[in-house]
Amino acid sequence: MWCLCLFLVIAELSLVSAQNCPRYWFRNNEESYCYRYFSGLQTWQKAQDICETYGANLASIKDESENDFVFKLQGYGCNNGIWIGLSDIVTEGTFKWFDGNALVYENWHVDEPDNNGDQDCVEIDGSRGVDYSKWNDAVCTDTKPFVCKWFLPL
Ligand SMILES: [Ca+2]
Ligand SMILES: [Ca+2]
Repeated sequence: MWCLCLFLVIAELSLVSAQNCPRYWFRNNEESYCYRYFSGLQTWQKAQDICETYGANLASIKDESENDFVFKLQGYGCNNGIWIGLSDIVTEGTFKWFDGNALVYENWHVDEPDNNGDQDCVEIDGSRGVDYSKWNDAVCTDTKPFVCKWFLPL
């Protein structure tokens, strides 16, 4: 199922994305970033480490448009939970983007974040029906797909 989803999204985005991003990375309109979805399940820290091997970070999100773009990179109809670059690892209850961007937009599920069982890492949690693209704090050692975001020098 994942392979099919990924194929479909690549086919679709390749028609509309700018050509400046490397292969398998996709640009969100005129934003100066490229994004890539990784379907392999990783812990939050390992996912960040993998992003860094590309000179990227787990995705930060500044508005609803970017949130939808990041979530849909896994393919339309796919609703996996995916790690993004937000955590309250340093100070419980204070969420920060790993890439240093300011937290100017939040999109939590109802009653989240709840730190239930020491949850410090944030996913876009697609498992809750109509609220498919909203966020949940999850246990950092859970393994999930993830999205990296890479600054595209213009
Ligand atoms: Ca927490
Ligand atoms: Ca939670």
